[in-house]
Amino acid sequence: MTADPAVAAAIEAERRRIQGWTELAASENYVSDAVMAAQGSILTNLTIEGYPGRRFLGRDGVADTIETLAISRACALFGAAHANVQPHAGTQANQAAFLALLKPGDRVLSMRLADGGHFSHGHASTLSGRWYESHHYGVRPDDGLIDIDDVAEKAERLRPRLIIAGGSTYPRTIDFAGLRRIADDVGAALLVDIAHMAGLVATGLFPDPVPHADLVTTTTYKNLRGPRGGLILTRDIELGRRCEDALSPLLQGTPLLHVMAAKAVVFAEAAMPDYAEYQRRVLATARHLAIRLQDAGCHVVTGGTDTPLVLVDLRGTAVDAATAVARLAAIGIGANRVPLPGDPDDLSHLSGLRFGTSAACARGFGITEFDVIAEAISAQLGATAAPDFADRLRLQAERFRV
Ligand code: DSN
Repeated sequence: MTADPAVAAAIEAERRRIQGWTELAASENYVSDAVMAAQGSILTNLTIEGYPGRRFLGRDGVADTIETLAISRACALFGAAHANVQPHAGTQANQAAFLALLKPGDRVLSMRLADGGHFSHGHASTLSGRWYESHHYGVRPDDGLIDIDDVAEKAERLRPRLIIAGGSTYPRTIDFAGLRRIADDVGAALLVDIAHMAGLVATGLFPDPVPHADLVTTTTYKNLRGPRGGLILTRDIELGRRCEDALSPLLQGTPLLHVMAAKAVVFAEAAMPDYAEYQRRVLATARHLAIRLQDAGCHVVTGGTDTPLVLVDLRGTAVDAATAVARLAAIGIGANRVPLPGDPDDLSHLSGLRFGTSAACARGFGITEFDVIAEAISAQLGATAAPDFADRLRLQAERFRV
């Protein structure tokens, strides 16, 4: 790109950086060339508003073709009756769900952020926590698993209009049928956010929330391996319509047609056998990483994982989360610091490290590569000076071009 050398240089620097980088930040992934091409296509020039067949702005035609394709592929992939492919991000998908299901001031019961939830599920720092009356359930202190009795007790006592499951740092399967029963008992709706396991859900490797939830939301760029954006799914066509009105024009203006095209591409990719193999590897490597880190003396939260996420509790060790992230970055590993159960909800102290295997597996990493990664992580987190893994990790990553 000679037209803008400054931007071209920054993109090229990033392209070179990732070649030798081992990305374990769970929100990251590497999309296919087809997703990249759709997102970088001439569709970026089209301005539209509204939904297929009822546009306020822009012509019917290619926009309807693209959006309808994305919707039908999403419905087929997840077994939903209605899909909204317009949310710019997961937070907008969740905001639309709130607006479709609730009035301002209504009660919401969601998983506490530090226990695995998400900001957009009622955290005080977001609109979801300011416009609605937010309450939280948590995980059991002894095993770190969702305390379904706590959910039932709080639901009975608080009578929320909405119960939310899913989030950013809960690594285990979720009893969607049990949560549905609790929601039905108190007359609440159930929203499930599958941002960190959407690809596993699509391939049958994680329990399917669609039959149980009123609404399912997700980002499309994490474990799903698609473009940046969000998605809303439901079995209830009338509720899906309410989400459409809640999202646009209430929350968003013109949707991003080039991104919807890229979503259509990933929904088709996710139905292919090699994608299922990819997701099996994501899950197998996450479980392997958890075992290897635990064998090396790390405290793995819940003792393992059923998702791409592996959480390490640093309490009682010689390193804090910020130091740990910096030490790992120094040898070319990307990771997130996150709150863990018991940490304050204002994020003033974070005790955890979160790893995810979706991005590395998209490059082709498997168990062998994660053996090296686990050794490097446990050494870097140790109190004593570790051998220098930087070159080994860089050479390993460079074998798998992005
Ligand atoms: N919600 C953040 C995460 O889980 O990493 C970013 O999408």
